[in-house]
Amino acid sequence: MRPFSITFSRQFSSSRTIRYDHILVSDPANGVKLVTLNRPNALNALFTPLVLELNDALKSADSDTSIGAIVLTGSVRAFAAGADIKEMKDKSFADVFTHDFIKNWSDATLIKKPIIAAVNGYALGGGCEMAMMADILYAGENAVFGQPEIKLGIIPGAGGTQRLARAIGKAKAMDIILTGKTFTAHEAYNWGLAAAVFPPTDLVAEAVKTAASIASYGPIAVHAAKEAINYGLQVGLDQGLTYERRLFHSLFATADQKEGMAAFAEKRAPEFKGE
Ligand code: DAK
Repeated sequence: MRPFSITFSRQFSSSRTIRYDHILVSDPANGVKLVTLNRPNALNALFTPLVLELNDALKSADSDTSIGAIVLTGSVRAFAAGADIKEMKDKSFADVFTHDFIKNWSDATLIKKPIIAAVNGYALGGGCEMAMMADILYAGENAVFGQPEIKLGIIPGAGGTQRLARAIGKAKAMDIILTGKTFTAHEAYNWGLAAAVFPPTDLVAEAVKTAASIASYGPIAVHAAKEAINYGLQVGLDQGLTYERRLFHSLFATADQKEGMAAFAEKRAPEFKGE
């Protein structure tokens, strides 16, 4: 099979909304980019064209200095029901190995700005993995999480065995992944995977509110905080603490640190500039 190539059809449906073919991108609040998976007929099943568009949108938000945080969501029925089984079903080992099938699947983890996944409905397989790549996961009360790959003769391939086990522990991750059973929004919250649960109709607004709050802070400090947490989760405690302390020290070289502390002392709101 030929490697996939795509020409993005960005149609400007309004001054603030760029329309791709399989995602919607908008600016719902100051400093916030909202990316909505939009493949309703397939419950937002993730296939190559959609993943390429998603990566394009995330990377352009990451390099846009007016954006401080990103919200990633789907529809009320489905965040994403997994990788597109119909796209995958006839692939051979040679196909997926040689062309590194869905090589860029995990590009969301390369984004420096915080990503909040706002999950309503199904987040299964690659959809659950995509949600777990985000920095904060908010769930709608109707969310249905799961890694059902075992039922298809495969295993999770985009971090499911690793991130789910780190988030909820070995026992529950084994139970979920080896049986393919689903779990609810409240289970995700009680197990530490979701940071909060909201009524489905409030979910995206709540995620945007949180994103706007993050975007109001100094972007260098926000980036450093995200990096410190993610780095610390991959190394031992001593190494993580040293890394945190070095990042903390380095923030005293920023104008935002001077501004943040001066504003506190002068009892006024800070004006962070990302410098
Ligand atoms: N792929 C393709 N189409 C899908 C789909 C999927 N994952 N999920 C749903 N659809 C399509 C259905 O085929 C149906 O299309 P039509 O028949 O109308 O054309 C439409 O969406 C509506 O779905 P249903 O009619 O099935 O709706 P229901 O409400 O009855 O059921 C459901 C909803 C979510 C329970 C059901 O659709 C379902 O079980 N879907 C499959 C869920 C699943 O098994 N997901 C895991 C897929 S495997 C990789 C990394 C990761 C992955 C792969 C590679 N690399 C880094 C190499 C990930 C793998 C996976 O995610």
